[in-house]
Amino acid sequence: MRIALALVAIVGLTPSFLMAAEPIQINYDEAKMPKFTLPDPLVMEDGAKVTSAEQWKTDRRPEILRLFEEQVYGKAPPAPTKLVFEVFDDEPKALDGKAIRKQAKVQLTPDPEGPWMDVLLYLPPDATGPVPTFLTLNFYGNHTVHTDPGIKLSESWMRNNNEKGTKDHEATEASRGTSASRWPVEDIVKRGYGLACIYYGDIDPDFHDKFQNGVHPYFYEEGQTQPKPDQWASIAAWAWGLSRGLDYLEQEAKVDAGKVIVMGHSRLGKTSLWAGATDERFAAAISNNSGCGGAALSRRRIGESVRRINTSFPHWFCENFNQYNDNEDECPVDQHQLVSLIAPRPALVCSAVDDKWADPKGEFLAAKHASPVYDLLGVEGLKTDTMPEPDEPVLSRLGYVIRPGGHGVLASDWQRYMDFADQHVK
Ligand code: GTR
Repeated sequence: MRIALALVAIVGLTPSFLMAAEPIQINYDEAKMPKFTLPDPLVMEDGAKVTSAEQWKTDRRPEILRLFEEQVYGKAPPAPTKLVFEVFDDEPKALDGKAIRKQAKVQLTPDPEGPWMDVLLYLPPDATGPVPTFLTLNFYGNHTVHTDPGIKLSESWMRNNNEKGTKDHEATEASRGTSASRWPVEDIVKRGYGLACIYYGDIDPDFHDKFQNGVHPYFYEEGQTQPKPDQWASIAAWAWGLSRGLDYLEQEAKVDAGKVIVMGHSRLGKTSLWAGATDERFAAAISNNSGCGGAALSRRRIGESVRRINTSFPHWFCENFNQYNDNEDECPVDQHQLVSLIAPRPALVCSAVDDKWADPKGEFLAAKHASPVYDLLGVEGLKTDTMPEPDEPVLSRLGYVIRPGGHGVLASDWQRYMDFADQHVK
């Protein structure tokens, strides 16, 4: 060792055993942002211009979708051929008569021993017909959405978190209602919407176990032990689970299955965009503070970067996405094209001023650069060229909202989502 150090002193090198892992640089300064050119959603990979709605639908949209599947999120398997579910709760007078509550166990594979998820559904009690419904994933179980004692306490694996009352990776009675501030259920049903909730951990627990738990193993080929480089990782699995949630909602007479809006926050906002992109049955998609790998443009490298997210969360994106660590320009797609895949359906991108990690301006620019696709399809795109001030929501069919405050979902955010849905979905 002493000889080695002496050598180092002579030649001025740092041997690897003395070197700490290289820290990942995080930049918030636009002046230090690398120069980049965004891939044009309306130019094919072979350089041909996309000039008609027909060409978008038959050629360019499938091309962009395939690129995101192969390079970013990974390709998910098709829907199971048979949907098996069991409604285990149907309470017409939940929340002191303010809502109907239903709960169903939905199998994720035809195998009765296989994985399943619980769907919690609140509906307006006085609706005269099927209602438009928000379909959402949550971080700590359906029982955290409201203090309603009728909600089944999840038995799935949970991250330990004192504030959420979880212990030894399980929910406890103390977990009930611990996320209720994010879910103004009474307000939602009062405005005539349904709210459907699923715990994302029912689909795939959110930690890296090389895809041994959750839904992935049920789709491996003979001898396969983990997804191939272009096959689904966790975000794609959660999005696939949302589609299974929609399969179930299609069977629910009180829900207008043609008006299901997929909404999600943060990693689940990345997921709601990907669900809206991959499943055109969703009538609209809303992302809240979705950031890197969601609505924020990767090429800006502001706040969370591709390298950082792939390092912290190696299970969220497919293996191929690692190629773009510090190498964003080589990726054939950027996140404005994810938003463009929702077109011509309504999409709302939501940011928060202090949520710099998610790069609010990058989220705005993704909406802006998706807008030409809406124009081409003959529907209203983003109604502004410049980033709006906080609390000046732009609720065009492709919309953008930034509000004061930090990373999270507020009851007041839901008023914006519903204002948007009133105009474009209801
Ligand atoms: C952060 C992650 C973000 C975002 C967030 C969340 O740690 O860096 O990309 O997804 O988690 O989901 O709460």
